[in-house]
Amino acid sequence: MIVPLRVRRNPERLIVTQVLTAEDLRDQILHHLTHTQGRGPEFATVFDWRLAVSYTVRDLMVGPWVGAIRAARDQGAKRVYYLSMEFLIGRILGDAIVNLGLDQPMAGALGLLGLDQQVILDDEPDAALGNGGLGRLAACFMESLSSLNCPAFGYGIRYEHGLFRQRFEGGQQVETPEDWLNQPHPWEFVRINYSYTVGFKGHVETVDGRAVWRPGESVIARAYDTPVIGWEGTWANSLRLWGALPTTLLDLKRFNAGDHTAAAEPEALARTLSRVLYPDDTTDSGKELRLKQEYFLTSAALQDIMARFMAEHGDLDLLPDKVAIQLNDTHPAIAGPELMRLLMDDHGLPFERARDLARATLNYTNHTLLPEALERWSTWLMGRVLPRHMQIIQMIDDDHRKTSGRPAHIGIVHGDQVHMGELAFIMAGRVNGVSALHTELVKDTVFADLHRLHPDRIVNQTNGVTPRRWLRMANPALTGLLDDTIGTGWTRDLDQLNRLEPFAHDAAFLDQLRAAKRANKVALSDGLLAGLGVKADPDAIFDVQVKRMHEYKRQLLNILEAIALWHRIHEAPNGNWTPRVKIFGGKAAPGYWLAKSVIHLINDVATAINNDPVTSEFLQIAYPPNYNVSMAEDLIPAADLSEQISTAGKEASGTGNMKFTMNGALTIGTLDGANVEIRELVGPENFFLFGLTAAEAAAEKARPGHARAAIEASENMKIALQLIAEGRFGRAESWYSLLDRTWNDDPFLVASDFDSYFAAQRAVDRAYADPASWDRMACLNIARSGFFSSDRTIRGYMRDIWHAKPVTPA
Ligand code: 7GP
Repeated sequence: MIVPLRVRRNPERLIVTQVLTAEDLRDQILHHLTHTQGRGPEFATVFDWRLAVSYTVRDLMVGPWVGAIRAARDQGAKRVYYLSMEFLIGRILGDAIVNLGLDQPMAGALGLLGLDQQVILDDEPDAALGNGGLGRLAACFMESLSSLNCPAFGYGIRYEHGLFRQRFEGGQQVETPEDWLNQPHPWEFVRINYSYTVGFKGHVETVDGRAVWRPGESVIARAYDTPVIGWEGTWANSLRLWGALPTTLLDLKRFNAGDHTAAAEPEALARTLSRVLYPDDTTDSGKELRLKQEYFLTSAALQDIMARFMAEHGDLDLLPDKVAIQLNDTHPAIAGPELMRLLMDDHGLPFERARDLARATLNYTNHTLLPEALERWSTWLMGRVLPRHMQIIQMIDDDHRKTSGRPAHIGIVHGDQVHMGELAFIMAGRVNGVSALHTELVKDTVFADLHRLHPDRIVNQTNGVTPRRWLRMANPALTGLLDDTIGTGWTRDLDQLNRLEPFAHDAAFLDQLRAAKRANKVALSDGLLAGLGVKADPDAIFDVQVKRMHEYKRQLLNILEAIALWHRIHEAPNGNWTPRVKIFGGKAAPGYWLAKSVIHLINDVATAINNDPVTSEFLQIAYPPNYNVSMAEDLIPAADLSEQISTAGKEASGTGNMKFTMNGALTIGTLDGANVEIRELVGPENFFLFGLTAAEAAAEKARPGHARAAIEASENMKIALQLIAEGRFGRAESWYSLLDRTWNDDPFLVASDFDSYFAAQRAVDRAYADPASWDRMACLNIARSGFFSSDRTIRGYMRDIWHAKPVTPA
């Protein structure tokens, strides 16, 4: 029998904090352990307990979830649909406990059961359905949409294998498959009644004057829903992930004829579609499968959206009033032609009407200016995999040329290439960049021509992150101090952090702030010692660079600075050095040779430096493998210094930079992405700036011989490169290509920014040596970081792009 939860006035709008006791939760956990898991407590493993706890928490999400879905339908509310190939959600349990306000009673319940909460939480695998920033942003947006009562669905793919696991062997990255679905996933609900057929290939016929696409292959998309609970548990939206199934399990005729492999073809196609997350976030390859995956997500989502819309409203004229679709980068940009296809071929609308409706419904976010990341498909591949869509793309392109009067050289189809950025732009009502600087660069560079034709289309929405996960959950020490000092209101309204301003001059408060940071550093230090054998002194500066490994993010600059510093310490071992622990984290795309070479270099430098008795007290380097969301939750609260050192003009926004700021780390950074806004808000005196601006960087890059000239001019850089070339860190041959590229090409201007970076790091050293002033700066960084809540970002999208309103549950 289910133990009844205490009576609440409205079970669908529960604020469970006050209502549930530790005993209630304990009883529920035991109930699930026994009846859902089929385990007696004396036989239960950590895994069994974790599932029982998860089901208990999930039960409490379902009421608000069903209530939210009902309220949105009953009130005929406009819904937001976020289409993304990536949702890097990480672990769910801890976040749900926090948002439901269950921290206290759950701690009590687990105590009654003799369980260690941290062990239970750590047992959950990270749902790593994304590569990096774009996927994590989608996860923060889902949480904010729920916290703001905005009716929404996230649509993605239920990859069986998320992002690969990273190990280091001899300092080099080795990838192994990730298998999070190898065990039951307690958060999802499979919806066998929400299934759609998605076709590929085949041909197009004309029947009674209408185009009819006869696909040559097809799969079934089946919905798996995960509720995403908002802060205080009053609203939950769905993350609907599509799994692929074969339309026919087995071709029995071929099987019986002995052709066993061919008989299983439909199954093989289906399995590969939702099997692996595309391992690279910056280049396009693995072409046909990737295009099929993009269409699989998009088609299933649009069929689902249209089915819901037709059931609720029935009148296509209302589509833009009731539906807002956001395309997370160009990956789902096939949504333009797909929506047109549904409207024209299935609903019989004329081209112009379909075009206008689609454009009033679709919007597109750009996340990168890197040319190699702007998706292009060959017309041949597009025509073969999606023949009807290729026709519609051509129609959209011709129509746009005629109606906009644009010159022939811009547009969607160029020679034998389909440009997905242009397609997304032309089919979108609004196009947005993700930081103020990035949005201006989008206007001036990638979409300059289209921007001239449509000057109102591009808008900015600076990224944000959810303070529930990234502050309240990840940093209990700081959260406790904030709650005690300014109340808990900041959790919903992050601008309230500005109430900390007066405390920047309150010595007692600053001591507590330091103590909270130190507690996080001690915990991390213990972890680094146990996991890597690195001795990280909690009183040293914890200097952290965690993000995908990419040349433009310049982990190379960071490690070269470490080498130069090491050399300087050797020259003056009795000098007044500020002890520092440099911490790296991040994965390289499996095929990205140069990024992998930098990983190797960092690891080999770490081995050499960490064991050097002369310098070990001043400089340590740690590179824990397999950086993921959960590791970020441990590292960021323990950081003193946040490395945001990309070549100016290359990082669209960054979101890690925001997480560090709100956790009281100071930033060393370039004027790139959202760093610009962070610096403006926290004050230039509380930020360590270095390097060329985006305009200067562009000019420098155009200067022939810039790399060699900059290296020759920099003693420190020269020394660092020389030590590598001499084989001081592993075999010299390992680094020839990296060194050659740095001397002769250096496309991301490591050399040009080196001295400026080195000097800024020495300013950091001096600042850290004065604790009172460092703590004041840290306090002001926190106090002024309220702008970077994803609630602010989502409100911006709701107002400027989606025209969506929050809904009050009944
Ligand atoms: C990232 C950007 O590199 C980062 O600057 C930004 O903060 C983040 O998106 C969220 O807007 N881009 C990706 O992760 C990515 O995959 C390729 O870009 C399309």
